[in-house]
Amino acid sequence: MSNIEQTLSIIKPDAVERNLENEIKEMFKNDGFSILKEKKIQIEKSEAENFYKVHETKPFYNDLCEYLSSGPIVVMVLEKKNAVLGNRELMGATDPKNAEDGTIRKKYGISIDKNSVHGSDSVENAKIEIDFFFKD
Ligand code: IDP
Ligand code: MG
Repeated sequence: MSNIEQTLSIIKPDAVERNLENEIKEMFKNDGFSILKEKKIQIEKSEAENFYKVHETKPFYNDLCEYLSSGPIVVMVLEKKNAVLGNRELMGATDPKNAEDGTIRKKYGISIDKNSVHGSDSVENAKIEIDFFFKD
């Protein structure tokens, strides 16, 4: 029985800027994830708008897209059993104030907008998001 999944992870600008890339990757590896693909890039605001399209009606949409495109990010394809949920658990709550001990956002997140990492929220969206960044 195999429910090996892949999920998309992004180390966001606030964390790259603070040189937390290696620490965060270690947290993924220590939790059993394999990093299948990774690249450090900076995206255009228009690309961030496409990526976060589901949030386009939210009041924070413009700031969110400005922010994701404001500096280098590291995008990764992570794999393990139940990777999507496992990554959500390892990241912790969206607002670092509410994140559990031992999670990435508890450890490194600054605020709800500068919360250090992104992770896909479903297997279906993981496929879409992986294609978004890694389709050749
Ligand atoms: P998630 O990243 O935990 O999946 P989402 O609800 O999908 O959270 O929101 C996407 C991103 O938008 C969050 O990671 C956060 O950076 C930002 N965000 C979410 N809610 C708010 C808010 O109320 N104010 C400002 N930024 C927000
Ligand atoms: Mg989300």
